[in-house]
Amino acid sequence: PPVTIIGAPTDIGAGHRGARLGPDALRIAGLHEALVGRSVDVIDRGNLVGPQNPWLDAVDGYRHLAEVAEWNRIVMEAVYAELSIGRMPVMLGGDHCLGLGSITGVARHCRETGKKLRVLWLDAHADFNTSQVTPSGNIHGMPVACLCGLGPQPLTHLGGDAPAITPDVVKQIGIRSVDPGEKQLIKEYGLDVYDMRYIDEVGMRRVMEEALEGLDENTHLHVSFDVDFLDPLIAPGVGTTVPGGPNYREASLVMEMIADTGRMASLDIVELNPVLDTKNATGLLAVDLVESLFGKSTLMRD
Ligand code: DIR
Ligand code: MN
Ligand code: MN
Ligand code: MN
Repeated sequence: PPVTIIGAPTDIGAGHRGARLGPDALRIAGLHEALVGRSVDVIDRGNLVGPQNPWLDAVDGYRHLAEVAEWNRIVMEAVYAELSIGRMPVMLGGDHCLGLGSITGVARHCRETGKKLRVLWLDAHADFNTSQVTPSGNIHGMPVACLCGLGPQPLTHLGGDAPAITPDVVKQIGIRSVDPGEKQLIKEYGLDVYDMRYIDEVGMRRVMEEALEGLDENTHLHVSFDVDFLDPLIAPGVGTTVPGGPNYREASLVMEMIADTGRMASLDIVELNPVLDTKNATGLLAVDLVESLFGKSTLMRD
């Protein structure tokens, strides 16, 4: 389908400032041109506008809850509107709290069109914290929990009813940093987590086969790509680096196997922080991987 780029320039849910510059760093890295190069029909609607980041301490376990809710409402409406006119939203964050709004909009579209939803959550972190167990109060560590109905009312009920999704639709890949309380909740909710140890043991190919199992022509595949999924040696431009992530070849395979399914219908690219990057190398790498998501192969297959 045709693609719509939507910028969401905020770091409202993050622990470092700078992810607000992510959308323009991805544009400057050539995202639009790369998609055109893949023969994708693409329009860029520019950046959404939302509340400023007041940069305050946590209150009752949340930093900037009201502003996070407002940004996510704006993102949800924008993503939902593109799906409604038959376009594929590519939401450029911004920090990963925006995955909540994006996926809530996607879930609403799926409910209305009778589609099955599958979410691939590519991340170093599980983003399944709550106000009780968060070590930081940063809401970018909470969107998956909120989507599953675990969190404050303004975030869990963004789309009206809660929960927006059930835990079984989410497949998390690349996880290597989980907080102690978060770990308990993940077990309780039965989330499918393909962590780095599992990737090391069975290999990325089998991990992706399992994560993509059971997709059919009625499945809407959403990819939520937190750039800190990647090993920091190749992707330093993020706020919360964690060593030991997927390398270039593994990440390319992930993207190519997603492309092979032909089912990707919406995408988030989040947590790119150009302030922490070196000459936009991480932005350029993200764009390279997006080309793979849209069918470019690192081998001579096309
Ligand atoms: C940590 C970091 N688990 C937190 N989370 C990040 O503050 O909740 N998520 N960086 O992407
Ligand atoms: Mn559709
Ligand atoms: Mn994340
Ligand atoms: Mn992360």
